[in-house]
Amino acid sequence: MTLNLFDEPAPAYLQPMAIAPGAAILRGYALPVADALMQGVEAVLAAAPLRHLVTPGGQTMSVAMSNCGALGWVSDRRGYRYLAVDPLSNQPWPPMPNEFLALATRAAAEAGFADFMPNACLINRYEPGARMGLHQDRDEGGKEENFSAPIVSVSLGLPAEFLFGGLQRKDKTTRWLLLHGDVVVWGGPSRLAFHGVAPMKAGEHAVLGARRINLTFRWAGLDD
Ligand code: MD6
Ligand code: FE
Repeated sequence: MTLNLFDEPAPAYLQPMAIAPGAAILRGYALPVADALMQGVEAVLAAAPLRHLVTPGGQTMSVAMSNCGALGWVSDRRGYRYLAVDPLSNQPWPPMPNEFLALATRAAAEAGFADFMPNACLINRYEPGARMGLHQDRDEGGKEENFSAPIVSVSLGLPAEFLFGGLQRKDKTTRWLLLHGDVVVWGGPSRLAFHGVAPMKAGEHAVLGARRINLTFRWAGLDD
């Protein structure tokens, strides 16, 4: 028998860990490309700076956001939606760096979602104290209400406590600590699950300093 490292199944601690039907954490999956991802993040942010969006209710979000890819998620007094153009510059969002796309597609496949082709990547920057209330990601469906694509979420920098609930806001949540390099993939029966991020604790990450960067990859349809 020929020993080939690459034919070996991944060790148990590297297997996707199911947190709900259709949802899994891939611990450390993005670590080998974390530096390349951060270079991509800095390049995108140079062209499309982080900004604190306002919710339709008029609250300024504590998380700062930007986007890359064909479509970008935005919020303002008029509502939540995907736009092809950055409203700050009136230019298209920066393209998705190749290593973003490659990682997202590979992670999705690892979690059981073949052929994931994201056209939107939301970049979230958390500083200590920033949080994200429980929400569903449901602006991607477009007028077809198509939620067949999963979401792939990459955590970089400071640890975050991630809350994962059910299909109704009142459903009980579980808590998961997400560390630098962790990837969460969810879709199928969990695609519209409520989730959020607890207020970030103070800290210094060796590479990113006092911040957490989260990349969420989506396939978004258009409303018209
Ligand atoms: C965050 N993430 O982890 C916030 N949404 O910073 C999300 O809201 C999210 O991580 C959908 C799927 C994965 C996520
Ligand atoms: Fe979300």
